[in-house]
Amino acid sequence: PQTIHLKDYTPFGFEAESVELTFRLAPTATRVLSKIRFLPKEGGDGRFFLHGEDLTLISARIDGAPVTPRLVEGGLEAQVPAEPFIWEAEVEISPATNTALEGLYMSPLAREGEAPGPGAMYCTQCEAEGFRKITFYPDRPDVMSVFTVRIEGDAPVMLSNGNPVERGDGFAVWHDPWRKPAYLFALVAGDLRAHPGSFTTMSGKEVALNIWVRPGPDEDKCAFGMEALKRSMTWDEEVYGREYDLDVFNIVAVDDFNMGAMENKGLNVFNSSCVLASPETSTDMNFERIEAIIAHEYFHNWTGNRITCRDWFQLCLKEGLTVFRDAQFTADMRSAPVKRISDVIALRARQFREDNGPLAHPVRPESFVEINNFYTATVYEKGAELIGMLKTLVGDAAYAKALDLYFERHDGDAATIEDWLKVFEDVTGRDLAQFKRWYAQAGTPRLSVTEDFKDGTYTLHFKQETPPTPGQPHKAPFVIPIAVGLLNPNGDEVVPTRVLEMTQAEQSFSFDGLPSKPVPSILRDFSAPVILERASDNTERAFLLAHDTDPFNKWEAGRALAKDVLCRMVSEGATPDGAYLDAALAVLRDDGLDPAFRALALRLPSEDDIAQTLFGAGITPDPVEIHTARETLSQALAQHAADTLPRIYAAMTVEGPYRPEAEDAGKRDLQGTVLGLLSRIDGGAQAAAQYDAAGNMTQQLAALSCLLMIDKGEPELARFYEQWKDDRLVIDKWFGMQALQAPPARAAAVTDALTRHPDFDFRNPNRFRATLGSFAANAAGFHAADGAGYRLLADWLIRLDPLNPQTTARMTTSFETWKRYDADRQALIEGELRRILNTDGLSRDTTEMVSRILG
Ligand code: HT7
Ligand code: ZN
Repeated sequence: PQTIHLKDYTPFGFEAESVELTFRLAPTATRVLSKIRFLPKEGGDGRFFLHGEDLTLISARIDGAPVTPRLVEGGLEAQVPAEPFIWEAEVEISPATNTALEGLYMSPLAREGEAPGPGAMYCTQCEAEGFRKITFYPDRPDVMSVFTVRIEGDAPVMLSNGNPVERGDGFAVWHDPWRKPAYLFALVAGDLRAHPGSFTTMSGKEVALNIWVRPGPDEDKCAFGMEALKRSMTWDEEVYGREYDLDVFNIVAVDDFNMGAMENKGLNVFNSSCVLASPETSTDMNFERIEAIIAHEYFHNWTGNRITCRDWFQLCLKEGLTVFRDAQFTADMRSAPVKRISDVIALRARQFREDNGPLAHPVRPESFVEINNFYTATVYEKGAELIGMLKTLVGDAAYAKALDLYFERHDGDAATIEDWLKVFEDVTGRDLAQFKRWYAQAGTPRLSVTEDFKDGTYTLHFKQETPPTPGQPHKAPFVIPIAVGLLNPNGDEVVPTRVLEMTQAEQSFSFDGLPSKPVPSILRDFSAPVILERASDNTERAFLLAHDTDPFNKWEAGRALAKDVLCRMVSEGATPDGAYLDAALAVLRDDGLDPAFRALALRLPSEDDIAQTLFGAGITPDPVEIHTARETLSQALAQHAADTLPRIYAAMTVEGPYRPEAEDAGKRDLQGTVLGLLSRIDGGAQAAAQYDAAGNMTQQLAALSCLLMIDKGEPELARFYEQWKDDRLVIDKWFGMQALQAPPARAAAVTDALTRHPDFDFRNPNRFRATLGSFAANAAGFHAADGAGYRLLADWLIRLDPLNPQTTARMTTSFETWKRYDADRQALIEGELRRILNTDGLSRDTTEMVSRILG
């Protein structure tokens, strides 16, 4: 397969002035007619190449005259005039047999060889390169055009981008006045019901809002999403001054979807799991995630749609910035410290893991084979961290000015990271050349620190080092904003937060006039995505957990304490440490702390996190020993806190009807954590009672999870299935929790049995991820020494690949950490990876991923 390089970027030689599309919908024979006015551009090479995949060309015309274009690999070529001309083509496609969920497809997927069900809807997914499966087109983000779309068919609802123009018997016409790249095109048609709403923008424009779902129970699950959308629209006006720009904003819920949601202009398409919510069927976590994703997709209207990316190497330009914006939104809507801590947990679990393995790549990659493989934690989450660092370095006021300038200067553009950094340079006068390294160099910097104290001067000596990553053996130093505060030994803050700007490989910073040697609180609010290495002890960690005024570092101290204890239990056979147990109990009892914070502080590092830490310290992790140590420490904490648990459990009871707000959710979270500990000492009595009494999914699922954790809950699992068997999103949870929580020795067998359940449709990405993805996250089960877990996952990836390469390729990342483990496990994993790679007809997506993982 061909590798595409950033350095080879060349603009397309033609401008697409306007695009008219007509769809004649039919499940296996949809006709797409395109009429595009192209203008040759100065400096273009005159080569007229249009992308096209899986299309049957019926006819083509230039300026009305029939032509026979040359069909070539990935598209077609034609001789065209040197003057503006009209290109017309008619193609045929088959949405009903499109299981890759890219281009135009139908959901729910029809059973093989059968026609789609009467409730099936047509829908599209075009990012990144799906439009070329709809018609021949210059399918690249720097070709932007004004689209008019006519849909012909018998569906009661037919939607596309922009504003509705005309609706008649068997047709609908939509016009989008905003120039956009083809990846933002969307079409939806089917029997759908609207949950309506409206919004008045800051300039007084009325916008009609709709969330479209299939008729039936989903209709009652749209209210939360609608309110979240309105909150997002208000927030973007108030915080970024960004107003919505069409008469309508439509969201559609779709059951078969490769990712979370898609920001198509004026017509967002959502995985139904990311928009539908009700207290009975959704957990607090679901509500929070739905709110964040709705915000994220809405915010793309400016950061992504009005200003898009010149090419796919610039993906972080829209994704990093939009993740940063949605995190700001969640911080404003809920608790900022809790959001920050949760984000850092996720960053370390996904992005650090990626950055420290064979898939490491820069936030702006320099080459790819399949762009779908670069929708990664590095591009998204590390991309967002870079925006956060930039804001810290320039300050809030300059950040706001730079963003205003960005919107003003680049509205309507397909922009680059250079354009982005230039607005900051122009606003601040700073040279950001060194900062730009963050976009170009992969890997997580190690920031080590030592200190000394003499005559009232306290000095921190920092050293940064970034390990080699694929294709990048040597790294130049980064500019690292290090937020530091100093505490007196009595716990008072003697130096409030100050941002140190490290630019060299080694650099020292001093603080004068201190009465005694302080305790440092370094990297407050996680001011840079680095691994901080500092010799410390558990007394100091417990001190910071008790006294640090920075909520992130307060939590971090507790996390470091737990990690140290767990790592010593695994590597030295140590017993649960009393200092940790006392500190954890103090947090549990501290009613002055936010319950959500207490829940986070009591959560032990994940098994994968411990494995990553041990590996970083030169120790080969044993997944089963890690699991045992974690269980042992949890058990010890449960016993240590036994007298306190019932009081906290009772105190966290939320009275009144369910509300998804952060305050109530935090209480339920802490109550769930306490229930987990209680279950270890009461044999699950309280959990069983909670299961029976639960009036919402958060408490029902928490109780069931506690029972499974202690290897009980069989009857509840059966009852759960009976109660929810008609709700596919809840049944995803049922599949997921069994695969995730199965005892390590039985996990592969349990998962294998789940894949034989009549409700297991492996072609549905949600169900596949819920089952096989959760199994791979059951670290000790997946890494069982006999290799059964590796075999099971590989079997399913091989089976899914011909139908859905995108989801298959993403799920190969379960193997990305293989080099951490012992020689036997490595050999088993390598065997499975080679088996996948040697499969006949393996997709380009999966071939690229497995080859990179193998290294
Ligand atoms: N911009 C979107 C990314 C995306 C995607 C979404 C759904 C299915 C396939 C997809 N490929 C790429 C989603 C986002 O980041 O907002
Ligand atoms: Zn996005």
